Amino acid sequence: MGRFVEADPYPYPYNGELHPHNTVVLVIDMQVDFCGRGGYVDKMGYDLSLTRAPIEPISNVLAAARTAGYPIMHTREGHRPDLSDLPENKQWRSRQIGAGIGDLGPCGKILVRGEPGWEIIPELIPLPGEVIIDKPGKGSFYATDLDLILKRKGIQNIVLAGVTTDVCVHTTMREANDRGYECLLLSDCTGASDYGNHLAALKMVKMQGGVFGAVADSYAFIEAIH
Ligand code: C5J
Repeated sequence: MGRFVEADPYPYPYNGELHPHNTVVLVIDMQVDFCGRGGYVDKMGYDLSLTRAPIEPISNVLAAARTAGYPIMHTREGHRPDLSDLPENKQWRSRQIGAGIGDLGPCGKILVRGEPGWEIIPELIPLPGEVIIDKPGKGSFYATDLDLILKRKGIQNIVLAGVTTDVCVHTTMREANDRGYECLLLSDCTGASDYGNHLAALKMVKMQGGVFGAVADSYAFIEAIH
């Protein structure tokens, strides 16, 4: 008998092998720049309530996963203080919308490592020993050691949470899926700066029999692991 999460479009994981030794909860970019006042998303003028909505469900999932012994990993999007890893076009585009990456904002230099805006929000602070991946891009695999660490730990299943659904979470899910990881996206543990994009991103996962994996809510995941 396997262990499954009630998910859409299939019970997750496909093989029923859901265990603390092969499954990680990956929390993407829950940083002040994405969900805090004065951060990058706020400066762009988007509705912060959309990227703050997943905070409580993620907190519940982390508590349940820690109790059940599932490993948790976190990511942070950000650039070196000298901006040597910031593509010029990424900086240019961000300036077009009034939130130039590397420029000074209310939370320090936007999306720069070590600045107040780059920190993970206090509600979801990682515990000592939980892996944190610093990434310069939207995907968590590009230019990081995430894949190496997952392989070393024997991880096969990745349960995704964090922001934003349509950008860093989706890019990471696609990268993971292509590498053969079995992915679950927690619908209430993610959010986008546009609600329509959030819904579309969830829908995209479920096409073609689960083209990038499956989708469930935090209640279904907690029920399966407790
Ligand atoms: C974005 C992210 N949206 N963490 N980053 O620029 O999704």
